[in-house]
Amino acid sequence: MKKVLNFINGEWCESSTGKYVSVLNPATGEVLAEVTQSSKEEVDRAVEAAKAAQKSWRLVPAPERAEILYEVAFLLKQRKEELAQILTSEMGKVIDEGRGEVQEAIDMAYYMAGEGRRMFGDTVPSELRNKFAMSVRVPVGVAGLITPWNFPIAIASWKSLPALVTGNAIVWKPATETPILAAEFVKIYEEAGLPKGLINLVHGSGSVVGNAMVEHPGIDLISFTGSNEVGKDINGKAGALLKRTSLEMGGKNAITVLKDGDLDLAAEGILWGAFGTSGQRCTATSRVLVHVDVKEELEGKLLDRIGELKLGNGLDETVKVGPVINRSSLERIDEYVKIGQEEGAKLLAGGKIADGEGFENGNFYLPTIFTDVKPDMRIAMEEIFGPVVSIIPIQSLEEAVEINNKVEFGLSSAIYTKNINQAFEAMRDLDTGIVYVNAGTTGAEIHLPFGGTKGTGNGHRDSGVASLDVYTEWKSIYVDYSGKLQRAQIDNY
Ligand code: UN1
Repeated sequence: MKKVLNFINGEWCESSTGKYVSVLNPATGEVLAEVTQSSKEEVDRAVEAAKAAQKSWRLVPAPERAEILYEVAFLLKQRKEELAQILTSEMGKVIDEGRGEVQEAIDMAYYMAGEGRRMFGDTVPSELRNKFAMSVRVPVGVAGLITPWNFPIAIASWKSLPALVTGNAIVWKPATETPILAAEFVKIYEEAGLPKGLINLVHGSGSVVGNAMVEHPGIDLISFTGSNEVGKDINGKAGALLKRTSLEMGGKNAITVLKDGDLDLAAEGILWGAFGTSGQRCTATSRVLVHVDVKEELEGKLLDRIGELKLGNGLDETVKVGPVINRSSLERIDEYVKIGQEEGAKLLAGGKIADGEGFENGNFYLPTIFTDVKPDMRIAMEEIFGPVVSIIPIQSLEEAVEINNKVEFGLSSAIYTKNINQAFEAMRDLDTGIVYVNAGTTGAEIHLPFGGTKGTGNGHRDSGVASLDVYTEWKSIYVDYSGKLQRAQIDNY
């Protein structure tokens, strides 16, 4: 059986615990590999290696560091199909989306490699004569990355690439469900020539390995994407140690459809946003706020098309919706559907675990649509992270904005309208970190900041130039070439 190991100081190694956990294909139940379960001991070793490696890495000129990132981009591109196949087998998303996700990592690698020759700071005039003032970015030190299973390579790329190009070293704990792709990504860094110790991979549960990372004095920052519950826990623990965190958590994203919106386009956007990746994106569409006058027509269009969403093993090119990650997730989704029915929402489509031929050993849930949902029902307020969407009737844009904004999360939102005034009003008033006009809630591009407001995050952003802020400190430098004592705020006034 294939074994997935830790990578510490440039060596692949087992954990001192001797324990392994099975990695399952969510579509077939097949055991793909056994992943080693690390303990605090491996985290200590990984941190030690990272600290030592970072000492010289920070002195390597950023354009030279970036050369390695270009090589990473090239290798990812070369191995795109192979990586996509691994992704689909391990995580379940359909193969087209697997390819798209690897592409997201390739894009990020090129983009961050470019930062090697930018990484702008500021030069500003000094108040004093013959004095020079500037601010530059410097690495934070050792970055602890904790990444989720739903975008196992894209999110890892959003975090590791800016961390490295800015001169940090990494200790990375991927999700236990998707360690195979994580190890492949590390192999690519290795093959690209990244010096040993700069990326270290450890495996295991959040409560053991994640905690050891958060509490380790040698880790200077934690960048985390995952559930709110875990994010809050990290925030508390890291906060007490005054450790920097970048937290990216849930979403309860809504598409608003106004009376004048293109209903065919909206229906396509809703189905893709709600059922792509089986609803397991932080950006997934889980609410539709539609004007009452066009609600029935939109529902008709959704029902006409939902049958085209073939459910099955994502490796089959004709399949449009894959499995959900594991059994407990499947049960949680089913529980929410029951709650929705008890709350009085009307089930329009789906609503159960798929059974029958081809579904026996996988975790398949039928794409599910609820309608006549009240904005404060639990299915309309809580993140389900599965293929379930709730239709809520609205009377106006103002009402849609109010409902959109009343949830605890603030990641993504969308509006379908042909009225430019209403579109701009929506862009201004929807309180999420990402807003789409005439497109669904998913599909963020890597060169723009990715993240959300309120319960979704803590103000930091992955992706885009904003991600440099997570991995760098600002250093302000003053050079006085006057040859005399110049007292700021005194001698110049
Ligand atoms: C996530 O679900 O956490 O915008 C990431 C999107 C993708 C990334 C999603 N580019 O849907």
